[in-house]
Amino acid sequence: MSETIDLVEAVEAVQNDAFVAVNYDDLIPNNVDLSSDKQLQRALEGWQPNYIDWWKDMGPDGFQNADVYLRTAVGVDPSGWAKFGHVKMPEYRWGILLAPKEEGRTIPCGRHKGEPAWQEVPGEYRSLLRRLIVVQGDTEPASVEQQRFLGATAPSLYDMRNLFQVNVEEGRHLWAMVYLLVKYFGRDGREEAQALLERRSGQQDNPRILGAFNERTPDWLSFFMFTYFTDRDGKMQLAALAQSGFDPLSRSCRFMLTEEAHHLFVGETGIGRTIEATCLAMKAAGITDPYAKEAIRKLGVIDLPTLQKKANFHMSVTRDLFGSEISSNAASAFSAGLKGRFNETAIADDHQLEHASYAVLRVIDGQFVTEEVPALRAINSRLLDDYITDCQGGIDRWNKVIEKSGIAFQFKQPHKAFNRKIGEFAEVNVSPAGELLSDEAWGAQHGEWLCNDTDHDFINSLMKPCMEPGQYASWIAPPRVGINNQPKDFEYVRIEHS
Ligand code: BYC
Repeated sequence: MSETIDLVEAVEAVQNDAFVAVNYDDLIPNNVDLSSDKQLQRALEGWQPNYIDWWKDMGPDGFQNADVYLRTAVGVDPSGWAKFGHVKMPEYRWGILLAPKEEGRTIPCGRHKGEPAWQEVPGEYRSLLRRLIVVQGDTEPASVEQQRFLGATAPSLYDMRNLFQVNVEEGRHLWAMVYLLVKYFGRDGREEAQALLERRSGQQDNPRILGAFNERTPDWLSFFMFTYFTDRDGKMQLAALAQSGFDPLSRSCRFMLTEEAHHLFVGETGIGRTIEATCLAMKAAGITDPYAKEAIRKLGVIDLPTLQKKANFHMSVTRDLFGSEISSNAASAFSAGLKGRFNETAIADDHQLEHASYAVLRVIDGQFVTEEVPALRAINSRLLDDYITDCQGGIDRWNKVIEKSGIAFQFKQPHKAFNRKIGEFAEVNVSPAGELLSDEAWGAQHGEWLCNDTDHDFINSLMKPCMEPGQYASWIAPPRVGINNQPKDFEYVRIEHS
């Protein structure tokens, strides 16, 4: 028997709070008064069984019956919005939760700046808005599909639980976008909602929309890199969509950002703990040279240069998710007031950008050139720059761990143009240091910058499950604190039932 979350208690806690009332009596938990709109409720309740079928087919493989210590959102008050308890994933209460409405909110950017935020879809921007919501929605199930086989090789129950937590919350983020499509886009919206369950990550004839979401997540290192670097694209894009003049989208994204923070934490600490295990093992073996690859690998840990290669891949693939640096789509979305910039309201300019410019790095006649481009067309470039800055915090913290161990190695972000397939640099070969290379030079050297087959084989050889409570695989250090302050040997996943 699984110990289910005491939702009654949670709902009472939330109801005592004037902030919000989340209805957990409905089939679909929500704080959007779903039961008052029977047609919408029926449409969503019609989609729900298809979602559950998708989850059972494409969600975590082999663990659908396990009891997992998960947090469930039970409110949207930042000071206490989640409840923890063991639950079987297919029974997770995926709900529709919007951040509270800000009375008098106005459109923060673009040509409608200062007008009241839209509560209904602005007709002239309908298809652009739908496209943004569909693209956002498509990434959520895609990541669950990408990660579905990782449970079997989890380096600990703690990590396995974190994987499943991330997965169920990506599922909830899909619900958030499906709610918007079904409520505001009529028949097209319902069709899009169905199509979100039909595309498949990596499938040739019906792939997910964006490139990175069709890549494989074959091992746990990829998972941690993905949650640090690719979920951070999620953070940036959600922050930009949280500025939307379409208020329901803004409110959905604001609450999604609350959940996203844990995903980034999983990535940062996952990589951090991997680095820690490597540094500790090197120290114990008296190895100070980070490039003594064979000797380090024999210790059952991942050498730092291989970690850098893996990070290079994830950083470059994720940078492609920002779209072309110079983009008329992005200009249209900003001018329409559908999508803002990162920290839009904190930026000191006119928020309309009709006369502003932005410096964009380009390659012209085989040379890097920084060009002033109309700022509206450079919206993606600016978000990418903000993303690159945002990535650096965790990298600095990893480097501190290495420095403290007395090992001469530093992680670096590769040059913005390295290994790009979308945008300004899609047609050129660029080294991590930023040298433009011929095809031959790239062909000869890229194995030094991106994992080759031998590296992948080595990483795979370490991916052995470690499923005793409180035990960790050799290549990763234990976390400093348990989830929700649970003790070291806490059974985060009870798999004997599965
Ligand atoms: N792969 O003008 P362009 C997350 C397409 S992650 C394939 O260059 P635009 C999460 C583009 O769709 C955040 N195709 O770019 C993280 C367009 O096609 P159409 C997800 C690409 O439109 C971890 C054409 O190329 N959210 O939440 O300005 C786990 C020309 O487009 C790619 C969003 O992205 C690519 N990489 O910007 C779980 C926010 N890049 O429409 C979740 C919503 C571009 O002509 N989306 N294309 O057929 C957007 O804001 C924009 O769609 C993009 C693209 C930023 C993605």
